[in-house]
Amino acid sequence: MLSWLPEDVSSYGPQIDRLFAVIYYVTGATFFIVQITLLVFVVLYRYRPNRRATYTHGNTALEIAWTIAPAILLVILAFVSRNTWAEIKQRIPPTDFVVQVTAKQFNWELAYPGPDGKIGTDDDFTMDNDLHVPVNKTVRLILKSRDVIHSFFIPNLRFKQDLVPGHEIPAWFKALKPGKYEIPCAELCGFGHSGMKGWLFVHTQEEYDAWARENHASPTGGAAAPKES
Ligand SMILES: [Cu+2]
Repeated sequence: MLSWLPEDVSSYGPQIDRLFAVIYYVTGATFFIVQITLLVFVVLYRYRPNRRATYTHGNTALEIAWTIAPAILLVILAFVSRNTWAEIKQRIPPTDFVVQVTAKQFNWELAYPGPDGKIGTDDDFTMDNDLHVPVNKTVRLILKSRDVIHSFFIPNLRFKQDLVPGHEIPAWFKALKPGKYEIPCAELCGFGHSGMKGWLFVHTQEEYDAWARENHASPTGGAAAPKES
């Protein structure tokens, strides 16, 4: 089922994929029903000599039906997706691992807390485009933008979130499989947009610790959370 999707390595990926499948099949079926009806009508009511066009005011019952049916369908989809939305977008599981992502034309700037465990201080470790995290660890992101709206998209994690200038948007993910995954920008943000991408490196804990030690990013593999304001 939907085997063309990128490999899912996210803790909440299966929920997203299930919703995606439901919406995909519902809208796909609707598409075919509408297009087939259109074709049938085109043939059925095509021009024929000696046939006069009829003038109609429409059919009230039919119009009410095709307004209410899709409305009910959309409300059902909204309820079906409610829990997933709350779990992924509204509740951030507790974690001591925080990375700040600042988008700018045309790079992702990643900031890790330094030895003091806080982001926004002089000892932060920053780098462009490469995001390193340990596997099976809840990673909290602080998403910011320096110029225009960008969208931080990690298809393998089923993660996508806009970064809006003037806002700090919290988000999270947990990667379940070590590997290297693409982070494209998914919001047209200027001339360099198509080249704007980074890479997510999901390491084993030991690998991550070694990387962090080398880069003074965070001593334990888990950086302390920045102070809540
Ligand atoms: Cu961008």
